[in-house]
Amino acid sequence: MNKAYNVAIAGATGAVGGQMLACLEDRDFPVKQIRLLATARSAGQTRSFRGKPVPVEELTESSFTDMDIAIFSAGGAASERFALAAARSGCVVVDNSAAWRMDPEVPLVIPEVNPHAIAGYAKKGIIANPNCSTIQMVVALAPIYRKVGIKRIVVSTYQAVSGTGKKAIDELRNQTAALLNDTPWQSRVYPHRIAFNCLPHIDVFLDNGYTKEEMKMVNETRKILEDDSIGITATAVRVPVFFGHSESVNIETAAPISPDEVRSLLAEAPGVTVADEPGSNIYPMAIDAQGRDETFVGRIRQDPSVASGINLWIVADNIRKGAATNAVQIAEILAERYLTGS
Ligand code: 3JN
Repeated sequence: MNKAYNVAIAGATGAVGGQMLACLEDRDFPVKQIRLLATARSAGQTRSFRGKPVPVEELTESSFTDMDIAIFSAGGAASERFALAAARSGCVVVDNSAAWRMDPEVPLVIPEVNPHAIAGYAKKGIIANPNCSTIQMVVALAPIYRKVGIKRIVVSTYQAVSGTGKKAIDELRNQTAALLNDTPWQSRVYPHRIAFNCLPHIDVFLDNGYTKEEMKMVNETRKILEDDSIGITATAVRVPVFFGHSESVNIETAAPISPDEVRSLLAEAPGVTVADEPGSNIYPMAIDAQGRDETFVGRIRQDPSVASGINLWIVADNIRKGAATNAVQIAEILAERYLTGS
């Protein structure tokens, strides 16, 4: 008989938690029992899994008894507080927050890029999911890195409000409607209006002038590619888009590579779809990436201003590949290669 697993989802009522359930269904993950966890405020609600209602329970230290895998997307504070307790209960935690990503004893994994790192889960019982903006960039750049090396990355992001959560989705919708109807609008989630605007501000500002989101991209990319010598500089921008992060990425490679070679390399790369026929107006767009698990790459062209430069435009659904899909893919590898299940 095929093995099946008891899976807990912490943060089940959030924007990412909902997609975790959808992803487990879509990818036919062998779930024996599902346990949905959230704060006391959301406990008592129900969610549907495979056509059946499942109650949402309060997340506590004892929530993980008899679970094989716990997928956390309940925010950094909940991960800091409960992930080790979950691991101690005997399950493997796949954590979607920044809480454990840079811990040397916690693997930081993109299944298409460094699945081998999953083997390190046993040290703490935790595997970290990278930040959404890092995931899509590294899925697209890893094949180029492996082929010719990458010396430097300059990235600017155009990030959807769903990255902030459900309240930010409502804020963009409400402000847009208010402005179009000439009625008063309010900003509660962001420090400025997001409708018809761009905010060069994601997460908090650090002493070096960068935001935390920007530094996550720098540090996580180096950890995943196991190469601290790559120069990386990022500007993270929130744009009035509901779903799908876009990125303008400029790379300087160690050895020359032509745009055609990049196109063929990425056409074969796992998890990547090349959409690059500018003559027919075909390039990746957030509205096409929504609900998809692939990372879309286009506008691949030479940067003639440096010796070996390439520009790319990289788009993915931040809630799917940027969070839920990546976590479920990690769970799939864990189940196939490392866990016994029942
Ligand atoms: O803003 C986005 O588009 C992505 C947001 C990610 C995020 C938001 C709040 C806290 C994170 C993250 O995944 O890095 C965290 C966090 O865990 O620190």
